[in-house]
Amino acid sequence: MEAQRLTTCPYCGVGCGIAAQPGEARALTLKGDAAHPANLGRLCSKGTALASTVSLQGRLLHPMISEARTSWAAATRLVADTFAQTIAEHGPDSVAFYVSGQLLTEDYYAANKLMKGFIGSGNIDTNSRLCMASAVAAHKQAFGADLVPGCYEDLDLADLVVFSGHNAAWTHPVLFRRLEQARGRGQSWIVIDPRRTDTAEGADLFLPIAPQTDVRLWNGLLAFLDAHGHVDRAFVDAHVAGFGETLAALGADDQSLSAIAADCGLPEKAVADFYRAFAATPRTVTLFSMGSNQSAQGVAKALAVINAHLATGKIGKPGAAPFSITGQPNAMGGRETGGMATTLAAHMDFSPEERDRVARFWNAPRISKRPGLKAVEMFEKVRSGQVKALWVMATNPAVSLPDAGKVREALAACPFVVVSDCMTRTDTSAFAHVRLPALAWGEKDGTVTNSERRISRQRALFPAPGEARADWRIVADVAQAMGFSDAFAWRSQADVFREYAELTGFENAGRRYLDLGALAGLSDAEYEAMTPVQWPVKPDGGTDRLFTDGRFQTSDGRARMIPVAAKGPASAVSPDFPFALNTGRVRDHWHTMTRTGLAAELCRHTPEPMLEVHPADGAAAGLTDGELALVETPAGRAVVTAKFTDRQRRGGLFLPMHWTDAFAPSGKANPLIEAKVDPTSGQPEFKHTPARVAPYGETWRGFFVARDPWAAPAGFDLVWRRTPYDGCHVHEFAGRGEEAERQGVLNALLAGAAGEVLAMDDPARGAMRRALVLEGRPERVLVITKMGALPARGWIADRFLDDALALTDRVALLAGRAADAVDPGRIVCACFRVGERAIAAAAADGARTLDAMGEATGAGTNCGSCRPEIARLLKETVHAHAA
Ligand SMILES: Nc1nc2c(c(=O)[nH]1)N[C@H]1C(S)=C(S)[C@@H](COP(=O)(O)OP(=O)(O)OC[C@H]3O[C@@H](n4cnc5c(=O)[nH]c(N)nc54)[C@H](O)[C@@H]3O)O[C@H]1N2
Ligand SMILES: Nc1nc2c(c(=O)[nH]1)N[C@H]1C(S)=C(S)[C@@H](COP(=O)(O)OP(=O)(O)OC[C@H]3O[C@@H](n4cnc5c(=O)[nH]c(N)nc54)[C@H](O)[C@@H]3O)O[C@H]1N2
Ligand code: SF4
Ligand SMILES: [Mo]
Repeated sequence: MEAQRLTTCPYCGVGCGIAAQPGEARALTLKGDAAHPANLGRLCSKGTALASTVSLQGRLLHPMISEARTSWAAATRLVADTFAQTIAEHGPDSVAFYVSGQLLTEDYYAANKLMKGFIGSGNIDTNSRLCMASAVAAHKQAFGADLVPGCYEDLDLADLVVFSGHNAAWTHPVLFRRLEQARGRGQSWIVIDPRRTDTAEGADLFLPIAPQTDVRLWNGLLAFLDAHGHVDRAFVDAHVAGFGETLAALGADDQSLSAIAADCGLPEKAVADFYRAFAATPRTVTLFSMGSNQSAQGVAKALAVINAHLATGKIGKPGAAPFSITGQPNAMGGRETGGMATTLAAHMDFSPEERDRVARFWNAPRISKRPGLKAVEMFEKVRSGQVKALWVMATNPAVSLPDAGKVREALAACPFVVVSDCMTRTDTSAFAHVRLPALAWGEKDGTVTNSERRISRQRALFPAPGEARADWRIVADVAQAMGFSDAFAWRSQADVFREYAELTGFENAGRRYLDLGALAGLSDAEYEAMTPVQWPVKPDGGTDRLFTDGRFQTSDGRARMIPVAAKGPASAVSPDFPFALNTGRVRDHWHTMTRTGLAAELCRHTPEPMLEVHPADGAAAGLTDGELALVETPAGRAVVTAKFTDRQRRGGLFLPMHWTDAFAPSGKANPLIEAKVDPTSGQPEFKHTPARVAPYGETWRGFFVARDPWAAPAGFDLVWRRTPYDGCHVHEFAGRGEEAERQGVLNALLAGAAGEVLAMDDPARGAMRRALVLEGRPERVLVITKMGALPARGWIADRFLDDALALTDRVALLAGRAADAVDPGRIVCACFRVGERAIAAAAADGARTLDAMGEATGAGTNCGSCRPEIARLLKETVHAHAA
C-alpha cells in the first residue's frame, strides 16, 4: 500500500477534499478529508463511487490521427502545423479553442496564454459559458469584477437560505448536508423552482414559479422592501450607486402582490411569505444556480437577486450574501485565469491599459485586441466555415451545447478538429481528426478553485497510463512547436502555477481582488504540500468573505444596482408547442456520463432518461406513465419514457441532460434545445424550449442482457438505451413493427454467439425469451414481449456475476426471476445499493423515520445523498397509509 494522498473530488464545485489510498493495479480506497474546510470529511454518492471510475476501461492511451495510433511528436507536429498554416492563410480568428471547467488551473492558464497571448485571437471559450457566464457578467456589472462575495461558513451562519433555481440536494449534496445541520439549529429554507425537487421537498416554503419569471419576483421583492421600510439606507448611502434609478424603473410594472403572484403563477400568500421572510432576516444567503443562469435573461436574474441584497446590506457580512454556486470543479479557476472569451487574463480585460500590462508580463506583442467568440457563436462560425481549426479540451460539446444537431453538423464540416480527452470515444471525439490522450482524475496534478474561491490541490494517485499527458503539457508542446518556445518552457505544473500567481499580483497594488501574488514564490515542495486557501491570498493567508468593509472593485468603490426589466422567455409556448421544456441534472450522473457511466452503482438511481410530466398533462396528451413519449421542439426530437409526477408544474416538462449516443441515442436532450442566448453573457436558455409530446406508439418492448456494451442492431426503427450493471449491460428496446421486426432483432442479437440456447415462446402474448448459456454461465439473455410487463432486470443481471448457474436458475432466467428473489427495483441508496422496493418493504414493516430506515436497511447511513429522497418516500408512505 502506498501512503495516503490528499486530493480534491473531480465533480462539482463544492470542491470536497478526499483522502485517498491508492493500491495495486489502480485499486483505490478513499474517504472524505476530515481536515478539508469544504466538506469536513463528507462525500456524496458520486465522490464515494470514484474508485469505480478509475479503471482503464474505455481510456484513450495513445495519440491518434483518425483511427491510426501515432507518436506524440507526430501528433504535436500536425496540430501545430495545421493551426499555424490556418492562421497564416486566414488570420488568427480562423482558429479556436473550446475548453472546460474540468481542466486544472494550470491547464487553463496555458491554453489561454497560447490563444490570447501568442496566436493573438480571443477565440478561447469554455463550457462555463453554458454554466456561469450570466453570473460572471452580473458580478462584473454589480461588483466591478467577477467576485463571489460569500463563503461556505455563511451557509452555516445564515438564518434564511433562498435556493433560486438550484437543486442542491442533488447537485451540491455535501453543501446540502451542511445546510441540513444548520437547519437543525433553526435555519429556514425557501426554494424557487418550477419543479418540486428534493431540495424543495424539505423546504419551509416552496415557490413553484412559472418558468422564466424570476426577474418579476425579485423586482417585486425590491419594491416590497422599499415600500415597507426595509431598505438599509445607511448601507446604500455609503456603498451603493444606482439605487434611485433601479427603484424608479420598478414603476414600469404593477408591483402589487396580487399582480406579481399572477405573473409568476404563484399563490399570493407564498409571495408575501417569501418577501416578509427576506425582509425580516438580516442573515440571508441566496444561492443561485442554473435555474437563474441558464436563461436568455440570466444576467438580469442574477442582478435582480443582487439588487435585493445590496438594498438591504445583506452582503459582506457573516451569514449574508448573494451566492452564485459553481457547477464544475474548476469553473472558478477558468474564470480566474481568463479562459472565457470575454476576459483577457487574471481578471483583466481588453482595455488598452490592461492589454498592455498582460502583454508586457507575457512578452507577447501580438496579444489579442478584443474578446473572442462565445461558445454558441463559436460553433455557429465553425458551421459557417469561418473557424477552420478547432481544439476541444475536456468537454463534450456534441452533447452539451444547445441545438446539438447543428453542433454535430459544425463538427462534421470543420476541416480540422482536435479533441483532448481521457476517453477513446465520446460523441464529440467521433468527429476528431486528432485525438490526444489526457491524464484523468487520479493522474493529473495541479490546482482547482471551488465555489467559495478556495484553491485546493488535485494530486496524482497513479502513474500516467499509456502515453497520456497533462493538458497543460500538451498545450505547451504545441505552443513550442508553433515557435513560441520561451513563453511555454515550463518544466512542471508548479512552474505554471507560479507564473499565474505572479500575473495576478503584477502591477496590482490592491486594485484587483484576484491576487495570489503571495503564492508566486512557492517552492516545488511548498506547492506539493499546499493546503486549501481562499483568494485573495495575502502574505498572512487567505480571505473568507469579500466586501466586509463595503468596498467593491469599482472605480469609486461602490457597488452598482442596475435596473432590470421583467420579460418573457426567448421563445414563448404556442398552440403548436404548448409545453415548456426544462432540462437539468439527476443525482448520480455527471454531465455526459463518460465517468459516472462507468460506475454501475451510479447508473441505477435514474437508469434511463425519463420525461417528467404532470399526470393531468400526460393524460391529456395521450401518454401513459412508463411508456414511450415522443418529444418534439422546433429544433429536434427525442423518444423517452414518460414519468408522470405531480412534482412537475402543469405545462412544464423536464428531461435530464446526461444521455449520449453511447447510452441512449434517442434520449438526448440537447438536439431539442433552441440556441437562444442572453444578449450580454451569451449563455443559452437551457431551461425553456417550447415543446410538444405524443405517444411514441411502441407495439413491443424488450431487453437484452450481455457482457458487452452493445449497439442496436442496424436496419430497424428501434428505441434503444443501455444501463451498465456490475457484470453486464442491460439494453432496453422498443419498436413499432410487427412479428418480422421482433424476429429480426432476435436473430441479430443472438447471431454469431456460441453456447446452448434456452428458449421459451408464448405466441399469444408475442413473447419470445432466449438465454444463451456457455460453460454454465449466461452469455446473453433476450426477452421480448408485445404485451404485459417485462421481468425485472436486476436478478437476471446478477446471474452474470455467478460462476455457474444453479439448475433452477436456468429456468428462472427465462421465466423472469427465481420465485424467492426480491428485485431491489430502482436503487435509491447508491452506497449500500438499497432499492425502492426494499425501502417500501421496510416502511411497511414500521421503519417510518430516516433513522429507523437506516437501521433497517442501511440506506442513507453513509454519504447521505439519498436522505432527502428517502424522507420524501416516507412522507408518501405515510400519506398512502392515512388515505
Ligand atoms: N449530480 C450532479 N451534480 C452536479 C452536476 C451533474 O452533472 N450531476 N453538474 C454540476 C454543474 S456543472 C452544475 S452547473 C451544477 C448545476 O446545479 P443546479 O443548478 O442545481 O442544477 P440543474 O438541475 O441544472 O438546475 C437547477 C434547477 O433550476 C430549475 N429551473 C428551471 N427553470 C427555472 C426558472 O425559470 N426559474 C427558477 N427559479 N428555477 C428554474 C430546474 O427545475 C432545476 O431544478 O450542478 C453541478 N453538480
Ligand atoms: N440541456 C442542458 N444542457 C446543458 C446543461 C443543462 O443544464 N441542460 N448544463 C450545461 C452545463 S452547466 C455544463 S457545465 C455542461 C457540461 O458539459 P460537458 O463539459 O460537455 O460535459 P462532461 O461530460 O463533463 O465533459 C467532459 C469531457 O472531458 C473529459 N475529461 C474529463 N477530465 C478531463 C481532463 O482532465 N482532461 C481532458 N482533456 N478531458 C477530460 C471527459 O471524458 C468528457 O468527455 O453542460 C451544459 N449543457
Ligand atoms: S459534493 Fe459530491 S460531487 Fe461535489 S465535490 Fe463533494 S463529493 Fe464531489
Ligand atoms: Mo455547469
